[in-house]
Amino acid sequence: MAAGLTVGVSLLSYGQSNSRFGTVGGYNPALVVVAVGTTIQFHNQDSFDHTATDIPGSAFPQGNPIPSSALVQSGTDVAQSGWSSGTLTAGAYSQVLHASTPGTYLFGCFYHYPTMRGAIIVE
Ligand SMILES: [Cu+2]
Repeated sequence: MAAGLTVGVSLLSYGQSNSRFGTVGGYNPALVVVAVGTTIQFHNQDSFDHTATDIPGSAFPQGNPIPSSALVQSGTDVAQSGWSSGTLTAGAYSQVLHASTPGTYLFGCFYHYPTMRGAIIVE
């Protein structure tokens, strides 16, 4: 397996910070910077449910843009539109997501957007 990064998922542990995309939080790191070829996995560190789900576009919408289809796991690459961890129960890990294509990919939690959101930058 290629070098991988685990992103912690916790509404309780990881507070808000400012970024050039606006406020991010609930993930650690919330601004994920990786090289092409890296893999990313999300790990729920809370005792309740979260998701990490692709948000299309280059800016965070005000209202929650994440559809209920996000509750089912889909996608194997962050460049795939609509990828989602599905519901991550307490302690669960997401599928392994590949970072194959340079770009910026916004993501958030179905349950806790806009408090929980972040960005993956693949360079
Ligand atoms: Cu959440």
